[in-house]
Amino acid sequence: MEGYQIIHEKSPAFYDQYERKAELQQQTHYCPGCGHGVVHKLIAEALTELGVQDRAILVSPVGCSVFAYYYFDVGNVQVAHGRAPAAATALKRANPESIVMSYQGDGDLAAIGTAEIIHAANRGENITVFFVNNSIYGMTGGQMAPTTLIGQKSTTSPWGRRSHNDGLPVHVCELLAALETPTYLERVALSDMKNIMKAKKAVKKALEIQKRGDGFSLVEFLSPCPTILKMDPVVARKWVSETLVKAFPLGVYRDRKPDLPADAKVPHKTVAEALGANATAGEPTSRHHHHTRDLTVKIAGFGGQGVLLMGQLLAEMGLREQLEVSWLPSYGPEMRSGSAHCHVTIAHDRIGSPLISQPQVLVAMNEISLHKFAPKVASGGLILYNSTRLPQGLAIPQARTICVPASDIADKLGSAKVANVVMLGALLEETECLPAESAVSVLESTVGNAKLLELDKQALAAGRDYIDTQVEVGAVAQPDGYSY
Ligand SMILES: Cc1ncc(C[n+]2csc(CCOP(=O)(O)OP(=O)(O)O)c2C)c(N)n1
Ligand code: SF4
Repeated sequence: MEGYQIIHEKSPAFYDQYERKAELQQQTHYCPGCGHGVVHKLIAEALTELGVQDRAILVSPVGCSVFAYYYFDVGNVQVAHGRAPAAATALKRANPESIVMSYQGDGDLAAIGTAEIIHAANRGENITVFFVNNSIYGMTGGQMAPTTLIGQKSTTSPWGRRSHNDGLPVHVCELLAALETPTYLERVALSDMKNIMKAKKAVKKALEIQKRGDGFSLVEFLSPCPTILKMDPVVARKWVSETLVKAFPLGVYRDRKPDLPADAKVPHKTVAEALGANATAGEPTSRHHHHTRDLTVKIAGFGGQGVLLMGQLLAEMGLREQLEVSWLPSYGPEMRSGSAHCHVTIAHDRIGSPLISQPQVLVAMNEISLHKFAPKVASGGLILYNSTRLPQGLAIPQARTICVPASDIADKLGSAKVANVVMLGALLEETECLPAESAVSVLESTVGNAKLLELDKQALAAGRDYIDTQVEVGAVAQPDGYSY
């Protein structure tokens, strides 16, 4: 056809292959006629046109679009139901140069995540929210959403939504427009090509606003969900243009930069500066780097053994050395005597994720933790085990294991509670990841009680001493897993 160019190309902002399931590598998981795929395409095109793909981060929600991360070749994070604007806030504040997008359905944004969206908008966060309003909970099979129309049937409103029982539909753009702080709010419809083109402009504009640093932007898409509405895709689109649009008028609800007080701007500080952990903030940051080493550590044991605290102390030491650190705790609802573990990363470069799947070092404070986590230790890694010997028959061929009887040592010092600090001393001595003086100074500033501080210092020294003087005598495990 003359004058037309037919493009059968995917946007470069999409992966070439979707690695979700072998048989689905060329297609998305969305139902035929679903609006999510259209919104994905508009976002991908806008990212490419604005040249921001390399610094874009997409926060996927819980809902049918939970798998958005399989498609977009950008930074991806998937969060708990409704929490995307809160996660996006953190991502943007920690990485101000990034372009952060929160992608959410109406159940996710307007029901379980009502607080998050309102407060992110009210703070005027410099993020972009893509809000897909299909009037129903899609993923879970069609329960009533806050956006379900009066009279509309759903699995939880089989007689149709009734205002006396369920309230009126929530209008998100209008609600957020009552706030001073949002910069841009627009509602568009995926009902026909003309409106999809308008939607495309809105997507690009919202991202441009964020790129300029001009504040909070949100685009609401009225979107067809043929499967749950039990409609043919063409009929579902018609329903959007004839019914949904009447209940949710299209248009721009806000388009101006808010006039905010000077203190409304988020100050940009490093984590160490913000925590006041760095006395020399702003000065060259290589004070101790020659003494430090990157390390990923998993510390595990019973709640009450000071497992989480040990991780915090280690992370704090890294901070004082001007390193990047992360500490990620994990514990059950009952901490004391339940299991607890944490992940600590100390690095010279920025840390991608605080989650550590294959730690270089495992500190196992009890036998259960050793059995559970030892197989996951990286090849060539190290295990410090709180005992005099390994359990009979346990083989950990890929890692070196050192048994450090930290609880016994702590008992002899006068308190079983400092076994974690004994282990910390052993870890620091064996790995040489951080200088000794930073460990002592962290203890001095975190332990208020003078007697306990003295005990902690002794415990730290005892852990170091054990590695220096005792280990060769009989506590190192051989690759066959047996200590001798
Ligand atoms: C905390 C929590 N509550 C409830 C659920 C169940 N759940 C999963 S998806 C969903 C609804 C999603 O609907 P919507 O946000 O409208 O997105 P859609 O699937 O329509 O795109 C619900 C309630 C969950 N996964 N987590
Ligand atoms: S159930 Fe609805 S929203 Fe979910 S993928 Fe299918 S059409 Fe899309």
